[in-house]
Amino acid sequence: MFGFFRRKNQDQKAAEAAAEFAAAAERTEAEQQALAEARQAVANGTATLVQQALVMQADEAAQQAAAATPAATPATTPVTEAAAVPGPGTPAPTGMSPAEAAATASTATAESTTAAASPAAAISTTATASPAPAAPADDEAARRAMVEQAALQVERDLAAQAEANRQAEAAAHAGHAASANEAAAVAAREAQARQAAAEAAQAPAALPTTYGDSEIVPPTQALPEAVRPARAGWFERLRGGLARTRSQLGSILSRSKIDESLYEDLETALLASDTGYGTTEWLLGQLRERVKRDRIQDAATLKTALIDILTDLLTPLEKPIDVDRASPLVMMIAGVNGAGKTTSIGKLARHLHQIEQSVLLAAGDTFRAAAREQLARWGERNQVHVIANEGGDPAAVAFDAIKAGQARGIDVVMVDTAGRLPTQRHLMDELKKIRRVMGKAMDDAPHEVLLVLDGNTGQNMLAQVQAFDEAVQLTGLIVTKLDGTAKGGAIAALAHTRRDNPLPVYFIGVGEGVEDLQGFSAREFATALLV
Ligand SMILES: Nc1nc2c(ncn2[C@@H]2O[C@H](COP(=O)(O)OP(=O)(O)O)[C@@H](O)[C@H]2O)c(=O)[nH]1
Ligand SMILES: [Mg+2]
Repeated sequence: MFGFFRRKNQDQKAAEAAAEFAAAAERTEAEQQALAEARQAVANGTATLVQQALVMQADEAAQQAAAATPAATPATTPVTEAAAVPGPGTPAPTGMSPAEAAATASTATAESTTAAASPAAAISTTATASPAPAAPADDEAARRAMVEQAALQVERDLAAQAEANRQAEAAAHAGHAASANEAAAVAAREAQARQAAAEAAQAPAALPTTYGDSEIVPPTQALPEAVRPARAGWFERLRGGLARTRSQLGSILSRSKIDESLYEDLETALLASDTGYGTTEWLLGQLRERVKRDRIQDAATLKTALIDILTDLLTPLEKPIDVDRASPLVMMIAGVNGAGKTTSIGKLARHLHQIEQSVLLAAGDTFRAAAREQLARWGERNQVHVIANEGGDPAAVAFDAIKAGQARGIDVVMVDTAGRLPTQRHLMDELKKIRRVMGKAMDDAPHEVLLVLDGNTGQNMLAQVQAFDEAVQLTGLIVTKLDGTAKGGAIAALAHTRRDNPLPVYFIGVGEGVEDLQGFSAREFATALLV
């Protein structure tokens, strides 16, 4: 089960998802029976998704052949939602808005020094420094050097992280003084919300459009049927998105012979895909055991075994969001600048609309006025209410959003937040405050605290998860931009490093279109990564 689910029709949805999955595989098998049968024999009766992927390989080959002929029609442009739904611009991925820059001015020097020495910087340097193409099989010394370098880097990263944690703890002690003011502010907003609710009760036909000093922008148009997100064709898109990560792994696993050099090349390719040293060694250990236990002799069966191992590793991350467990269900969305928070919120709103859930979006990115307006415009056109606040206090908007959601009987409230780096301590404190204040608007809120991660971040995802989890106790992740990344292996590292305490990957994104964000399925992902 993945994506959102409603308790009322849980079984039905599960059956539908399973049927869709099976139908996709069967359809391909029927179309390409001869090819599938041939492959099936080689693969010794593998899972249907593998067959499906193999057929796709054949299709791709056929397409390439067709494109090479002069009569071939130009490749069709993939239809994305980008034109229909203008994204909130393209902010610099890790840059700061002028407001953020101003806010950080006092600590800028200290911060940037920390940032430069932070695990973030250290790890991304490793990532770019690691040789992308697989080293030649016989280049044993180079391979060992790379492994050693990676191990050293891991050690350095851990030390840097420990130091960052120590500093964060010291800073946390200084934060308590503000809580009295905060309590007074919350009490005042409570009173305003009660008044708004009372007014609403007296005149139910005309619900207030202001809560506290936040204002609701109602939608002006119905959501067109055609742009609702569908899962159809998702596996192909996912597989297409992961092509760069797969390019090396796939070719190694297509060899005919299982020998030491295959394991070595696999190790190099896994490290290059940002699977991380520990996770890579663990995966290879599991694979060697499986080969021994099942007496695997051919690479095709080896590939199936690795898919199974990876699927088992990733399965704890596969979990749906139960939207019926609270009313409204309150979701807070955090992450660094440009990770894809706002666009993902927009896409999730459409998913929720599809399962008949009313949605209220809170424009909590109050740093950028443009972000608020973009979300409001987006909501207007997409049958979603947006609540914004001119005053610019994100905790206030979040509070008002929950109160408005309760008064209006909204099913899901999603709170957007401004992008921030884990090293920007005052911004992390602000995030903690938003979370705390939400809990004062409604018991147990926020029910979901999601971190949005850019798939290109690779191993640095681990440091981001740790920092945001410590600050706001994450309940799950959304990994975007897996299209075009060579670092898709980092998701395996996420699963492996937190296998005692897994953090679900609720959704993954492989493009800017609304249908390009879908619930995470372990087997789909493992298959798309390797076949
Ligand atoms: N290729 C690709 N682009 C994405 C994906 N998700 C978001 N984006 C783009 O990333 C950019 C930043 O997204 P935005 O939602 O503004 O990030 P935010 O700062 O975290 O709110 C926008 O141009 C989005 O269209 C994805 O899965 N794939
Ligand atoms: Mg945003």
